[in-house]
Amino acid sequence: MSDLTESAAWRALVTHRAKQSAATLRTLFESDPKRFEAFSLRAGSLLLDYSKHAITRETVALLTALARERGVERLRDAMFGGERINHTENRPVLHVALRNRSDRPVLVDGRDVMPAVRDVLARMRAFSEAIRSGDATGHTGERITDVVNIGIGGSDLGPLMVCEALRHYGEPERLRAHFVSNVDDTHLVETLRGLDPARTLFIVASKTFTTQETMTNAASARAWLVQRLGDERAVARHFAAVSTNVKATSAFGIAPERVFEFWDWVGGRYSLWSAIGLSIAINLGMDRFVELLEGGHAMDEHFRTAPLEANMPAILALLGIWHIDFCSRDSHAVLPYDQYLHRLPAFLQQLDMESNGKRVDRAGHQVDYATGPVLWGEPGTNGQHAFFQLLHQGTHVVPADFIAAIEGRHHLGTHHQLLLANCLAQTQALAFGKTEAEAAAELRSQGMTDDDARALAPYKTFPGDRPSSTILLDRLTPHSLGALIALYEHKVFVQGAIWNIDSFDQWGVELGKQLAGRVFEALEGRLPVDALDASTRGLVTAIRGQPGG
Ligand code: G6Q
Repeated sequence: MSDLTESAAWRALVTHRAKQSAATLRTLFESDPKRFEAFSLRAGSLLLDYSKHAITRETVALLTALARERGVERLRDAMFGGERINHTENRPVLHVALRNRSDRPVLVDGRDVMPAVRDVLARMRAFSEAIRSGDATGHTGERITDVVNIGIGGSDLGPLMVCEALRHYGEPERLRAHFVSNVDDTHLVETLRGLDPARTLFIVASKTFTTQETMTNAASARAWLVQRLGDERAVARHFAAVSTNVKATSAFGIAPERVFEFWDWVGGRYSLWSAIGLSIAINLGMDRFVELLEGGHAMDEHFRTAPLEANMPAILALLGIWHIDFCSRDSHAVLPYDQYLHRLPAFLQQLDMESNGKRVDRAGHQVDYATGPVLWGEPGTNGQHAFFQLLHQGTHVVPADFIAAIEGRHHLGTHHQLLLANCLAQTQALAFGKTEAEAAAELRSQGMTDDDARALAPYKTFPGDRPSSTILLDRLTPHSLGALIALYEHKVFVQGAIWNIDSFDQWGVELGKQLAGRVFEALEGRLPVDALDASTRGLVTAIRGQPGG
């Protein structure tokens, strides 16, 4: 037994769950007409409705007691205070400093990091404005029209998701953003097809500047540019870099004034707020990027100061803990009813699964409780015509977040109202379902015989009691998007604090990288296949036996 599962707060929740498990959402709503008021809250332009979880005021009280007992507030203050809470890498965790719009200093080992943060922001402004205005041209004097971000994981998913979410603010007729991440050459080749090298700027975004995929893509992009423009010197005006490894960027040939620094206290998946956001600033304008930071900062202030009972990231986190640890629901769906947010599930998948997909606690012991969920999702309404079947009638109960903007962007006919109607209707169907008796009555009212109605009714029954939260944004703006991203970052933080795991390392990605080196050697014929296990040997032999293998 661990400290956590032995704690009084945990045991109280186990007992509560046993008592609570008979409560249905239908009865909870019937018995409390003020359920929405009790289980919803606002933070800036975000509204969270969490009434469609089968919880009571007592559940929330027990969960917040657990959070307090586990020292969530203390760890939160330690993060904002620059303490080295990423203990396996011995680093502070300060993405919040990148979006600190207050005058408060943020100290790391007694030194304020804010002057360096502001300096990089000022350099990002100058550079992005020069590209956008056409003052900074390519090697042949042409205006830059296409920006290609080369990065992967945290150096790709964040800026890509934001550029997609805020497409509305872009001017694709003047400037287009592209993202290349996969080492599969298809990604680079298909992106470069149709691009004019004289008008293309590459941003090599890599914290370490050693990542295999990014370095391979960057080298191929460099070769493409030099070959097409016929001049090695073109690299200086067509490449910029974002990295903590400034030495390696100059070895690549990137001019020092085009290198944008960040720091080891910024985790990859938390780095879109740093210079990793350069592609956002160039694509959408630095003012929009600053608004994004301001939205993130507003959520930070809420998270830092609101009591846990009224703290949106904490509530989302505690709902997750309830489902995962007390109801054995280990999957979580994120369903944006907003086409602009179509990459949000992929971004959150990394944020959540790389942060909390851990099984060893801060003391080095294997945990005896479940941690981070399998997170997945797709935008609505499309998902309704695909995997929602399982959500409604499958054997797994998957808690879901529905996310939508109250005001749409395009005011085209009734599209937006239909979108919102579908979003709300799905949460209703999941929560309240349709009983077998209701299904049979409906069939009879459509003229079916009693026997036929009874036979078909089980298939038409919806069990209900499938929990969901709804997050409404007033509008999807850089500010509200910043707040939404920070909301999820802090949710992940609170869960990691309760589970006593380090949410800021990612050792689980290392082994595959190591082994890929050996397999690569075998594929290239430099390592005898006998050195490999039977399966890998068979596969390598099959690949090498093919033309092109
Ligand atoms: C994120 C991870 C990982 C990282 C990529 C790219 O938290 O650490 O996704 O962002 O592996 O790393 P580089 O930025 O160093 O190329």
